[in-house]
Amino acid sequence: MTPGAPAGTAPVTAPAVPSADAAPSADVPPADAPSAAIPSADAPPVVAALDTPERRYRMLRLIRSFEERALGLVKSGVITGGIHPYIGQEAVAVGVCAALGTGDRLASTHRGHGHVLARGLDPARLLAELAGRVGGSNRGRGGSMHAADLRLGILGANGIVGAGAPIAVGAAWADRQAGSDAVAVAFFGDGALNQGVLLESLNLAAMWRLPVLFVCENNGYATTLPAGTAVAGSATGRAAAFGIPATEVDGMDTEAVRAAAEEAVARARNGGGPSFLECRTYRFEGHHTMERLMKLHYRTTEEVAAWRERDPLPRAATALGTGLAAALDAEVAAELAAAEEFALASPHPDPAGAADHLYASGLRPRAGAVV
Ligand SMILES: Cc1ncc(C[n+]2csc(CCOP(=O)(O)OP(=O)(O)O)c2C)c(N)n1
Ligand SMILES: [Mg+2]
Repeated sequence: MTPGAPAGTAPVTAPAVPSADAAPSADVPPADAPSAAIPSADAPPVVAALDTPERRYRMLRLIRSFEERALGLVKSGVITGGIHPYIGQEAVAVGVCAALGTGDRLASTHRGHGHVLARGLDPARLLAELAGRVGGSNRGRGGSMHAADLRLGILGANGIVGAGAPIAVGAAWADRQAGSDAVAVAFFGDGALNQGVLLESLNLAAMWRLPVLFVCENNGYATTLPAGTAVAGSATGRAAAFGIPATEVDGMDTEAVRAAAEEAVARARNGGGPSFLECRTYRFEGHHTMERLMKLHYRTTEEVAAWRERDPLPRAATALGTGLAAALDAEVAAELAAAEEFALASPHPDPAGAADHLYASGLRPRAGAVV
C-alpha cells in the first residue's frame, strides 16, 4: 500500500504532472524578438534562487516595483480589467518560496503576482501577460488571474477563492505516487477559510499525509468583509481540527515566514504530512484596482498607516544595509524598465486565433481507459 494512503485504497497511476525539471513543452509563448535583457521564450525558465538575504530583498523589491508599474499601466489603460495588487504582502511570497526546492509546486490566488514572481516567472513575461500580449507567460490569454508556468511548478493563479487548495493536494498526491519527494504549496486568503473545498482539502491531505503546505495569507479582509465578522473560530483552529500542525507567523517579516515555512517543508518532504501557516499580513492597496474609483469606508486611514509602519521592505533593507539595498533597487528598476518596454512592444494576439488553446491536447489516457 502507498505509505499514508487509507486502507483499501488501491494505488492508481497518476496522470503525470510535468516536472519542473522537464524540458519546456512546445506550448511556450512565441519568441517575439525580446530585447537583450529579456530571456528568449525558448529558454527554460529558472526557479528563483532566494537563498540569501540579498536575493530575498531583491525579490521583495521586484514584486513591489512590479506592482507599482502594473498599477500605472492599469491607470493608463494598457492593462484592462484591473488587478489585485499584492503590495504589502511581499514577505509571505518571498519567505515561503525561499523554503522551496526546484521540483516543488505552488497553487496561487487571484492576488498572485507576488507568488509567481517569487517562484521565478520572468517579470517581462508576466507584465506582457497582464497587458494581454502574445509575449506573455500564457500568450496573453490568461491575464492576471491565470498566470501559470508548469515548468516552474506554478500550477496557476486562480480567480476562484479557495480553488488552489485542491489543486495543490492533487499535485502532492500525484507527485508522491510518482515517487517524488516534491512538496506542494497552496496559497489562499482569509476569505477561503469558510470555503468547503478548503476543508475537504485539509481533510484529504491529513488522511493521506500528503506533502502540502497550506499558507493562509490573512490580510484581515475578504474584499470589504473584515475577517473578524466572518470567520468563526480561527484559521489555525481549522487545521488543528484535522490534526494538522498549524502556526501563526508575522507575515510582514520575510525571515519569520521563511523559518516557519522551512520547518513545514522539511516535515512534508520527510513524510510528516501537511502543515498550515497563518501569515498575518495586510494589503496596502485596495482589494482590486477598481477600488480606486470607489469611495469605500471599510477600513480607516489610521489602520492602513499603522500597517504601513510594518512594511516588510524597509525592515529587510535595514537588515541588509541601506547602501546595498539602494544598489539592488536601482538594478530592479532597470530590469523592470526593460520588462515594460518588452511588454509594450509585444503585439496583441490575432483575433483569428481566439479559439486556439481552449482544449488540452496530448493528454495521456490512464492505462486501461477506453478512449
Ligand atoms: C468561490 C468564490 N466566491 C467569491 C468570489 C468573489 N471574490 C473574489 S476575491 C474575494 C475575496 C477574497 O478574500 P481573501 O480570500 O481574503 O483574499 P484577499 O483578496 O484578501 O487576498 C471574493 C469574495 C470568488 N472569486 N470565488
Ligand atoms: Mg483577505
